[in-house]
Amino acid sequence: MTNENLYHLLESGFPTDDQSLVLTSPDRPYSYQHMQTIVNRYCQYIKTIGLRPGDRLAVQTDKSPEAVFLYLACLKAGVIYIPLNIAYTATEMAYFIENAGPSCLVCSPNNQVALTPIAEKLGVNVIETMDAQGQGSWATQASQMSEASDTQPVRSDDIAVILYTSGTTGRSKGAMLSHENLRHNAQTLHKLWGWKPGDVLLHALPINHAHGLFVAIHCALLNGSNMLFLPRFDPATVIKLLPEATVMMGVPTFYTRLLTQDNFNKAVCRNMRLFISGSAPLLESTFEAFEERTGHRILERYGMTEAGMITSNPLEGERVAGSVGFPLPGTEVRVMNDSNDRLPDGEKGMLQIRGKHVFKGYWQMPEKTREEFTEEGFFITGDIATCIDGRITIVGRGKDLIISGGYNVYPKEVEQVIDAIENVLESAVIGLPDPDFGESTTAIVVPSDPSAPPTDTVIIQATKAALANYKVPKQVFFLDALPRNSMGKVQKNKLREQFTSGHS
Ligand code: MCA
Ligand code: AMP
Repeated sequence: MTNENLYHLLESGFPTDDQSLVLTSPDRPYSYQHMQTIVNRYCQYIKTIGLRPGDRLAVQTDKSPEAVFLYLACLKAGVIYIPLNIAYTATEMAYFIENAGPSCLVCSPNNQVALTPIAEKLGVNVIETMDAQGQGSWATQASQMSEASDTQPVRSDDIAVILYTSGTTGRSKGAMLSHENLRHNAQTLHKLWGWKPGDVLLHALPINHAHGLFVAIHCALLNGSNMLFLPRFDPATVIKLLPEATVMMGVPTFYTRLLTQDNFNKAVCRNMRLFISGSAPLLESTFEAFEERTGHRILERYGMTEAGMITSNPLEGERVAGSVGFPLPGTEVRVMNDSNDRLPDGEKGMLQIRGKHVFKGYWQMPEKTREEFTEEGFFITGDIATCIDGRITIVGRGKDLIISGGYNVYPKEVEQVIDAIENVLESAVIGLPDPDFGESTTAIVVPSDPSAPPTDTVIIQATKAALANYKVPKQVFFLDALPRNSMGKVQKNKLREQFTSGHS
């Protein structure tokens, strides 16, 4: 059997000179040889603690090179990797651990005390730590291991990663991505975006989501490139490092924040060949201001957790502001009406997709999986799009979703927390236009006793205690009642209009 392990493919891109750099973090550089040694040790440790192919290892750590090596070691061992955002609270973590059933949890030492009893109660056998410098009990244990480790043979359909994505019902779903799903997208993007010898990636994205973990890192590794690896996006550091880079990927907030810096200019971008944007809509005004300032036309692409990348503006050819470009090679797309009939060019409808990069379903949610695929095997994205001469434009969302700084916030999840607060009758959470985050999460709250409404501090504190910080509403407004249609459904568009124009 040929080895379909994604690690096997990534390794084929590693440079022959194994002293070449793979990751340059602010603390230290790592060569390909050094990375492989660490990956092998981690892989051996995964085996030593008894994890077998198909077992699950959950990780909630700060971004570090070692966290990337842990991902690669899981691939190599055939163990399913589950990255979890460092911002998740203990309450959110309890859900993920219960749902995913990992055998091992690697967490930040800062969260160890809170997470250990939860994880133990939920049957996690091994709990290790990894700090923001990649140190901790995991690295200490693994340093005792052998420097050699075989890559586990897997079948193409075997699951490599489970990525959690929130749901409109308020319950997160684990999207199962196979080795083939990831391989297909990685090879396609590497070719499509013209990666070439000498490319250097500036990596400032988080690594617990598809954008920073797969799109960015897979392309760089397949190319045998170096990554200038930052713990987080900081405009001053990015501007300092950009002259050494050729490719950067970011969410639109990266680009709007760079444009606020006076020293961000053509000279800083002199060696850059490609700026890529995604995860949220890039405003036409940002696209234009960026071109004016740097001479670069940002390449916007569109994707989602369940499928990786789906469409992209071309490398050569016209990059159109406001459009997400053409389906990737190997991706079928269609725009459909409510009766599941294909719409003519230019008409708005639900975007459906099919291809080898589309996920294998939601972990332990077969019904939810069935609901989101058509009989012909197309995945229903939830995004409203138009298609004109093959070019796709995302014009809206069929799902109640806010995208803030590239992170998805599902209003239902926030509403459930607010509705449980004393003296709250009900709430509606909406996204309002925001120059920095694109959309800013806003809570509209109806008190049960209007004479003694909860304060906005109470609302903010309660959501902060239960949810990751990026889901916490930036503003709270109070109303006596929510606008509803004749079916009783809350009219969020009316709320958006009312509070956007400031008539609260
Ligand atoms: C941080 N905060 C946020 C966000 N990030 N609030 C709303 N939305 C956010 N995205 C909170 C902080 O916790 C803090 O709260 C306050 O807002 C201000 O934080 P700030 O310092 O401005 O934030 P930051 O640390 O600079 O982060 C902003 C960021 C970051 C750089 C835009 O959110 C980021 O890296 N986003 C990228 C997300 C991403 O990679 N998405 C890809 C998903 P407090 O003051 O209370 O502590 S994958 C995907 O979507 C698909 C596959 C695709 O197509 O790519
Ligand atoms: P997630 O599931 O967190 O990966 O978020 C995926 C969602 O982000 C998609 O369904 C889209 O709604 C949105 N998205 C990603 N890229 C773009 C883009 N370039 N333009 C508009 N929306 C985007």
